[in-house]
Amino acid sequence: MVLVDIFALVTAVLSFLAVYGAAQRCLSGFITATCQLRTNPSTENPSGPITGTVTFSQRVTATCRRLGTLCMHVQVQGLPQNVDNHYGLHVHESADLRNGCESFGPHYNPLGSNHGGPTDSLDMRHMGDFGNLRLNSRGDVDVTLTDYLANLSGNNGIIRRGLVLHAMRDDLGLGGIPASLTTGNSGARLACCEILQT
Ligand SMILES: [Cu+2]
Ligand SMILES: [Zn+2]
Repeated sequence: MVLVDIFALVTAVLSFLAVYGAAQRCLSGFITATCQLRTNPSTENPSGPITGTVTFSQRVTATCRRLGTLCMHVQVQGLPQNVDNHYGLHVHESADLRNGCESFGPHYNPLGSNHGGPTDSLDMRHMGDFGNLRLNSRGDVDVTLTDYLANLSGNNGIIRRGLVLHAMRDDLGLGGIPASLTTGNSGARLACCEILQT
């Protein structure tokens, strides 16, 4: 009898872990995209190659109507340290690499808002204002982010647009200078990539 109870308990724990693990990886039933971050080709003196992968997923209906929050798994290696090891991350208007990351244009802003942070309401942030990445103890980034506003598909979707990782902390619109309201004053474009559906 005790053995049966232990078996039931182990089964329950394992099935919880399976469901929880699947949610963390954002797998089945989702539309997915990827972005392969590379050092900005127009950086004059790069400290070393920056590489990274951002995998996006979002649950959608058959008609591509949004159901779930956007989930992003972000892994980046080779970032140079900065004053507080925070790095702004945003979706920009295009993924035009003709002039490196510089030709990606301004933040993607179909709603005509000021720049803000990921928890701000849609009239107080841009579509792809994802806030800051932070270095972990190994000097890398490996984090899962969620976003309530940006969509992969449908109107104002972010697929085929550019993702930019910046040299400095994004002030999330709170810096009190004009650049705060357009870019979060997050400095140079360190690395970028095109968001491609997978
Ligand atoms: Cu940006
Ligand atoms: Zn912005």
